Amino acid sequence: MIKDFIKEAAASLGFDACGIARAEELKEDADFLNRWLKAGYHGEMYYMEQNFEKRINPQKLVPGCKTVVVTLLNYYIDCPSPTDAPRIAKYAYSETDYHKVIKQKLRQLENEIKNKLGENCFSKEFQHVFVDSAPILERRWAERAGLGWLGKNTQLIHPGLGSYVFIGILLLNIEVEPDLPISSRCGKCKLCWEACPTKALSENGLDARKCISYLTVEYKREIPTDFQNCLAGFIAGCDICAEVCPWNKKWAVSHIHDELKPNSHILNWKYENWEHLSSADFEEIFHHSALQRIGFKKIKDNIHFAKKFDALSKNK
Ligand code: B12
Ligand code: SF4
Ligand code: SF4
Repeated sequence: MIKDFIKEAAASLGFDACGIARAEELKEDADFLNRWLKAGYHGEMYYMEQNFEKRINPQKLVPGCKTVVVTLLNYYIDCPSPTDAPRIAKYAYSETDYHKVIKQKLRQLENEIKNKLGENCFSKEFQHVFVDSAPILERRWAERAGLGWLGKNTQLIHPGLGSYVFIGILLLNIEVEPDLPISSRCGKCKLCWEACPTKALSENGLDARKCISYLTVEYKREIPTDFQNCLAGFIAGCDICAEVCPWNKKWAVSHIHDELKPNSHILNWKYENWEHLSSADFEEIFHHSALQRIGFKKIKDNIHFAKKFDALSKNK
């Protein structure tokens, strides 16, 4: 079966899971996304307003596509944060930016599928390999492909791996039998909503303007005074709504991917190391990493607020 071949090829390339969904319009998600954008929850991520039709319909993104192949790569790493150090979310721990790692693996998967099933499986005109940056609702596709459910923290939770998984997408021009979605196991739990330090989560989804991940990674101007204290201790992303999730406590185990080897500076540096970091050192040490995307100046600003408000919150 084509489906088994794709899944076996994905596993042999090191992906932790792979699922298949039928490429079709996401009508309910269109309503949700519309409300989310109208409420301004995307903050200054103006790219989220663009390509609305493509975002809710992969056939508009890649005309002729029939199937969404979704891959997961575990990025969890079990290690305590050093004391007197800022917090960095686990997505950014690796020496090499995950976008590069996953894109390379997806291209290998594409080649294997082409070798077996022919060149016509993929669009020749349109980009069809995606990680993170394209207008496609990756978590919804992962859910549709039977790879987990969308938790109340809005993250995809895989039964067996938890939520510390990166999602990769390949759009195919041939029909492949889809997998069946699984139901949510959140039940009455709301631990993530309660633990979120900025109360960014609710039944309306995530208000990114309040999310530490948005403030530390995406927000490019000076952080407004009212929000500076949200950064207490954080300089790149936030994992709190994942850390408190009982399913991560049950399932998340350290990955074994050499390509995602953690950066030793991230594991060991304290505030003072980060404060003394020069632009040249930043370039040299983090050139290939996800921190490079945040940029030296933004990281420096984040360190300033993180340390100041970390100290204030500890002295309360
Ligand atoms: C913009 C973005 C962000 C923004 C906004 C996050 C958000 N929740 O939308 C910010 C910068 C805050 C962010 C943070 C993070 N992100 Co991000 N992000 C994205 C990006 C580029 C788009 C997400 C998006 O479309 N948001 C729009 C909203 C409306 O969509 P949504 O919340 O997914 O909701 C949809 C469905 O759930 C559905 N829906 C229908 N009914 C309902 C009802 C309810 C109540 C809800 C909640 C949803 C819902 O409708 C929505 C539209 O389809 C994706 C990559 C991609 N192209 O998909 C990565 C992505 C979602 N991010 C990822 C990661 C790893 C993170 C962080 C964990 C990083 C970190 N540690 O700091 C945090 C997690 C924060 C959180 N709780 O979500 C991973 C998620 C992996 C996973 N297991 O889920 C992705 C898929 C990237 C990747 N390729 O791996 N991210
Ligand atoms: S990433 Fe942090 S700030 Fe954002 S929703 Fe989760 S707990 Fe809240
Ligand atoms: S903490 Fe609870 S509500 Fe939140 S995602 Fe996990 S199981 Fe669902």
